[in-house]
Amino acid sequence: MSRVGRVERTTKETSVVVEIDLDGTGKVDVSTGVGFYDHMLDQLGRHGLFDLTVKTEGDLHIDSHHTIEDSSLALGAAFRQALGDKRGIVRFANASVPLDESLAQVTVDLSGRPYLVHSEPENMAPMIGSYDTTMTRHILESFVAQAQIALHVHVPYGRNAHHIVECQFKALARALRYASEIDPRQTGIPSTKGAL
Ligand SMILES: [Mn+2]
Repeated sequence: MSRVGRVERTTKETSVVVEIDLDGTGKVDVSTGVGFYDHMLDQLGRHGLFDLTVKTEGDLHIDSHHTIEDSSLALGAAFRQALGDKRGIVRFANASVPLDESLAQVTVDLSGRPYLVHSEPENMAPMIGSYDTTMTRHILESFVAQAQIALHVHVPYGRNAHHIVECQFKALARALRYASEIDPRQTGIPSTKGAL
């Protein structure tokens, strides 16, 4: 059974195509026009071992907000689609990933209910290339809303903005990978309700 998702989303602001295979090998093909965001999506696929395609053409003449937000919404929807009825998945997972002086701690429940708890150092550099560092929380909010997962992301310490953001995407990748993996002892849907 292949666990793949494909979402096309077109508005007056952006045109997005996302494809994800949860059981991939980390093959990534992303282009959003926002270099650092591409670098983060690359982390997500590579460390999640997802095969991931994200192609976005957005209104970058305004700024990168719509491009980043709509890509993340489509990615969340594709991830949700790929999970299907969630039969046999691990469901809960956590991952801690350091990047030099920064640490990210991510905990996830593929619960069917969207909820984000997020904290990171407040005094980060405002921009990384054309990436506005206040967008990280918005990326996570957008992903969570569509993926319908509970996601807790914390960076208790870190100094370099590039490191602070990148360790979050690496830890998110690992947590999503472990939570979405098939548990060989789990024959049903991992919920006492019988549905997720
Ligand atoms: Mn980097």
